[in-house]
Amino acid sequence: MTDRKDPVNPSSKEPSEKGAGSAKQSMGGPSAKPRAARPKRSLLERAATALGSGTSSEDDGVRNLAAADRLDAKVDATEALVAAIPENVNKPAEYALRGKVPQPPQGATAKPENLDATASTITESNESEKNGGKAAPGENPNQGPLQKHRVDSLGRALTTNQGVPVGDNQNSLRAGLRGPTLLEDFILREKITHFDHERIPERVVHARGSGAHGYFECTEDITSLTKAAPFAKVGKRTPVFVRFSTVAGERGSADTVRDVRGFAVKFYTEEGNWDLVGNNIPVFFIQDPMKFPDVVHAVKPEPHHQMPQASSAHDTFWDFISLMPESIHMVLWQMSDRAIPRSYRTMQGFGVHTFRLVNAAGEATLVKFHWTPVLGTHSLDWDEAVKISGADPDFHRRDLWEAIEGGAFPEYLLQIQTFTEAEAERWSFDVLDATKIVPEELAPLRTVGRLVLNRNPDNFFAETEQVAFCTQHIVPGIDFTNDPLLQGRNFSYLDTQLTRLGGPNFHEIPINAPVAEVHNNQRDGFHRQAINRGRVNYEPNSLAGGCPFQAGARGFASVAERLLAQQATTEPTKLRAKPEKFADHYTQARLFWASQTPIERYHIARAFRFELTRVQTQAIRERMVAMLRNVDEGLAARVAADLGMPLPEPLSTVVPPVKNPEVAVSPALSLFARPGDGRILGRRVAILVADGVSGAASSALYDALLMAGAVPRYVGARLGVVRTVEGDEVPVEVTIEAAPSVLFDAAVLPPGAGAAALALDGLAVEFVQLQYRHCKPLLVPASAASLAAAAGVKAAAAGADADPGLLVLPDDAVAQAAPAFIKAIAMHRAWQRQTEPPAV
Ligand code: HDE
Repeated sequence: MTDRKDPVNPSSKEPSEKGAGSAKQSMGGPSAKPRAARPKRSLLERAATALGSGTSSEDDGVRNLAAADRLDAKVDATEALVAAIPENVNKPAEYALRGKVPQPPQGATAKPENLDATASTITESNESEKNGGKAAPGENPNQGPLQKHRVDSLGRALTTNQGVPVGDNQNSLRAGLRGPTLLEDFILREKITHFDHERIPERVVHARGSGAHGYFECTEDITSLTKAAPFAKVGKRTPVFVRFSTVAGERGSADTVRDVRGFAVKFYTEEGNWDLVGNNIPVFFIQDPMKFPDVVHAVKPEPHHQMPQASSAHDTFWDFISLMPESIHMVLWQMSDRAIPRSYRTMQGFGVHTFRLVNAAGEATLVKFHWTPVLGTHSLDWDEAVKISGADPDFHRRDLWEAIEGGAFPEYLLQIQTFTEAEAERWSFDVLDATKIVPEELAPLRTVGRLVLNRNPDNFFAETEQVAFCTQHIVPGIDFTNDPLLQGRNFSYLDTQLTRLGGPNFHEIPINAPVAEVHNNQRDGFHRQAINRGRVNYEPNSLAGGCPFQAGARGFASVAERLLAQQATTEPTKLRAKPEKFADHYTQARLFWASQTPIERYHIARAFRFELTRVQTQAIRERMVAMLRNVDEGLAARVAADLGMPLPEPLSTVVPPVKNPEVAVSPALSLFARPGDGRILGRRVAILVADGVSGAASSALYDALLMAGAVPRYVGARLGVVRTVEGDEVPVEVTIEAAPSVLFDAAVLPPGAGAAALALDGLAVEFVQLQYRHCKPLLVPASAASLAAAAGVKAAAAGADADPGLLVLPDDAVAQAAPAFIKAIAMHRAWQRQTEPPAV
């Protein structure tokens, strides 16, 4: 087999007339029988075909023959092609004979003597503007870049969907000026009908999302671990499309709700598409796909009144959770600030399940995937998140879009944790259980690549809405494990796309089409785009020279596993049950809680208080607090006190807690463990201005922030200009009313005489107050003391109690304050400032 040539590769050195015979020989098959004489074709047959076919102007030998002769030649070539595959030589390789597991060989294939042999019709070379040229043998030109699907109507007249120019796009066709509208108006009917059918079903979960194009670059050689195409070479770039999302809300819901975020990446590799469909939280609510519809029903708006939208703070969610102790680990993450990220650019992503990497020798290593944002992990404050939902429901979508438009390309490291089956077996938790992490202390993170998002989509619907991620889209070099949740997902995603995108050809929608060519015998179905040449749509075949043929060793192969070896001999092979380690629901929840900083713990307790306050049924609150007692007594006591109820008995547990867990505290689980690289790309900074402001100081800060990649804005009471103390003008870019405090990461109070007027403006005072309450960096010139005082900003303390986010400076120091201010902004928030209840 080693000396075989690709029979459909034009660069093949074998002369075409030798093709059939040599292919057969190289496959080790018997030699060809002498070709039977072609039966005489009737005159009528020849004439009829000749009339339909015409001749080609091209001079490529066979194609210049008269049609009837050419048909004869087609028959001859077909006979030769079929004869070249006298039997299915690969059949024996399908069976494990004498206990030997067979390796799939490459499929048998032969090369046609002339290309008409595999053509659908000999008229294929009669070109037209619609048909284009003849098919290039063995090629699938469908897989080009998205460019060929882009439409730009600049300078073009309006047409119908059939390309007919539309003369009047204002009036429907009527019988007389005041008469009835005519059914004949095909232009109106086409337009309205298309409009009526514009909507497609939204995703059952993750309906609200935002997407971007970019690339993945391999930065470390891991070819010893995987042969997957994106890791083939250090420096190799693979195009990607990424979609971020919330889970529970509908398509038009707000971005900043408390929820898990989807982080789905489609790698367009030359070995096919690989979808890594992850979340921003490394664990999941449930262990078995059987429970997925239940958890989703529980969190979605309640079925009787369809409330609340995009929120878990209601009875049905907590009813379910309080009966599902396996969810508690995930729920702690969900109640933490991870569930209210500042931006898609500042959150992690996780593959969640344990996957496998497979190298060229077929050796597998277990792996967990992590995406780590270069700008650090940062979240909103809950009060801020709630207010942003009103001020700008598109907060995350806008942030992503504007960062990319502005050239501050979001960037994430791909990090992997790898471990062996033997290591995993020793751990107290099961790596097939999606409610468990592998602590970094047991398997450190290793950076293997980076993801850069550098291009916004042209059209939201065509790209972000129609993109179809499926966990079962993997490529050679990646494989699944038996995580039951992953196995369930591998069914669900394909199934969901069939309904959502209207049939089995969703892979042909431009955003979903792989850059790798697609060649198979799948045919027909709604919205089919590919026009498959030839009459063969099955395998094995000889009429198409065996093509497309089974790839054999080059193709995808599942890692061979001996499942029974891992089972006790008494264990049935077919059963509905979970392994024992899945029954420990609390050890990792405790690990998470133990690894949080005091401010994070406060936020988690506050989130439980908010959510359970919204729960109307007292018994559900009690059950939830009873569950929290198994995580941490302090947390349970605090939540119970906040809910004004006595501590209930702890919930019973299935198994006792793990005695000495491998890891008791994992600092990496804290949101503050990844502060970022110190850059403030895309951070929004309000520079408050009013008449009398120091123009020099304000513009010095503005320029410095702009240079640092931030988004400064002159914010004032109304649009227009304010007059500076120097006698110049500063343009007000946005008003306090239209861009309230929560839309900014930091603020500068006006140096000079401007602050006095703002101190009398309730909206301006509230602006400063909320900046302060939400622990954002504030630059307060001495002259703005009255505004700061009106907003309740406490004078900066010195020493250990100093507020690192509060820069109170003499006016003449403001112009030079940019470096210190930028440092404060890079810190994200001065959480030390936060008090319960809030001081302002
Ligand atoms: Fe999904 N999930 N999921 N999920 N999921 C969908 O597929 C499902 C799970 C995730 O931006 C759906 O195309 C089941 C875990 C993301 O388009 C659906 C189970 C994780 C996205 C579906 C899970 C995810 C989805 C809905 C349990 C984190 C959005 C629309 C067995 C690792 C992708 C769609 C995008 C979307 C099913 C559990 C992440 C219904 C049955 C665990 C990021 O097929």
